Amino acid sequence: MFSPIRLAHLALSIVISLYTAALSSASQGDERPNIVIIYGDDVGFADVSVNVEDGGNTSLPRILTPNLDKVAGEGLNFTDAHSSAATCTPSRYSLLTGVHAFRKGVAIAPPNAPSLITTDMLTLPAMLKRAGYRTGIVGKWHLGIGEKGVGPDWNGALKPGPLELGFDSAYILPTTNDRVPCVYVDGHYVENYDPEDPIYVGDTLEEVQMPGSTQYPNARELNPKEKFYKSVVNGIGRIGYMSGGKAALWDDYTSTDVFVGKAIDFIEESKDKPFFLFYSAQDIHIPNAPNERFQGQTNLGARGDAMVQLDWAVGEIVNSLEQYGLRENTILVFTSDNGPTHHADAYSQTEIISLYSPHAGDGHDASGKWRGGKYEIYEGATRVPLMISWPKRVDPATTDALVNQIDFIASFSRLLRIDLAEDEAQDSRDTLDAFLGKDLKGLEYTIEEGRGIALRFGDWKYIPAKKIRGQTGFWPEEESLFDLSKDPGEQVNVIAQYPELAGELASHLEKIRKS
Ligand code: NG6
Ligand code: CA
Repeated sequence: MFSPIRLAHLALSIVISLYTAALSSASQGDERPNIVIIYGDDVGFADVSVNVEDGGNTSLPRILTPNLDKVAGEGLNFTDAHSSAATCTPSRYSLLTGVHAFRKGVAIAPPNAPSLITTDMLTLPAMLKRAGYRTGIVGKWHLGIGEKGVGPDWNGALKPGPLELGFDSAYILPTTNDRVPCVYVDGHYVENYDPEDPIYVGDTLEEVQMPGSTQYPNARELNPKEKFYKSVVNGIGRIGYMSGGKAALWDDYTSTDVFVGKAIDFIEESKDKPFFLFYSAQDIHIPNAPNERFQGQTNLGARGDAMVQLDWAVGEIVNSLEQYGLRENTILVFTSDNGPTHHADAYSQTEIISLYSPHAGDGHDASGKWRGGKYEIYEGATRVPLMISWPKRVDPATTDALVNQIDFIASFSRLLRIDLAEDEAQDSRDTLDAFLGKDLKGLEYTIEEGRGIALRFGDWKYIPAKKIRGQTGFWPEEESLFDLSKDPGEQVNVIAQYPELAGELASHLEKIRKS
């Protein structure tokens, strides 16, 4: 039997432990971290200066990114982190939904694409709303707007779009900065919309030659060589025809300033609540028209200067978090939607503008030691910079853990103890421990998606046979197996030495494809 004193002790310790538990759950409730994802556009692994391996040769041309380097130094810097795909729309689709884009045939969205994420799908912001977060997106969307079969109504309410897909607030560049319409959308409406000058967007000139509307010059007339850029807005060629909306046109040279201002407003308005900010930069996608205060900051042309501008934006967002005392308990993520382009996107060929400086041969390889970049199936396409800093919980380190952006949604769901239904975020796997630096190995395998899918399994990279017409260099001619531990540059196809392994990887990939 317990003595009365022991019993009293026991009772007291039960009371204390209940009290402590209550306190900790209350404090956990209050201490849900803010989440800020800063998403670069076409930023390569080595566009962030901390990731440049120069072997001590400091004379190489480089882009200095002090703010990003600081984020990396205060948190985790990943060397084997992947965007979910090699181009923008599929990557963003997977980041926001936890579903592989290839399953749904999601590809780069044209200007009049309808919403590619359907309103019945769970999204990262919708999930965070379940945990009481305020959610906002500022910047590039490029996931389509409007009903399927209808598309966006540029002269009316633009929905479904981000506000129907889990964001409480949205200030977006609806497609890409090299696509029409060149207008910002605030909530459901084009900002500075003038009903006297309606906006038309189409694939043919006839579709946009509307009486009374302001028409933009047709790039084909200006330059018969020009194949892709059909409207010239602010002197810059754009994909797609547009007319009207003159008062609503954005100014390329101030886009980053505008977005940073909106991001800071969002932080200010949300500071008393846990919040999720998706800052989706248009930098450093072509056409690269950085503000004049960044022009000439690098000797790598407009692309390098745009990266300095993006780094500045990161610094401004961090400052704002610090100003409101939020930095300690904010998970700050910086990453990119796909690697840098080494292929001639139209600006490198056009005479209309010369803003784009291709980086091949100028001494700066934006992919670092990884092969290839955007559109391709090689590592440089998806192996992008990833920095995660959460001063309160995460100790600084560099990690080689294999991780993929598609897994953010399941990982954050565990962090915040939000249950996901079976059919929600079906491809997203809980990789929280790797994202927080507790597991230095990460995933056993992950899909790499270009215009088709390949498999990373540990250090092995398996690429099935595939012919992509007219796009040599995007995909190997033969079925390939690379051993990245010995051959990080994917130069030596070792499939003949390891036929059984290749066979296993091929069937694993097929299983995932069909699952
Ligand atoms: C390509 C465009 C490129 C860019 C890309 C999308 C041509 C020749 N190239 O088709 O300029 O718009 O699509 O980039 O038209 S992404 O980062 O949004 O995926
Ligand atoms: Ca991109």
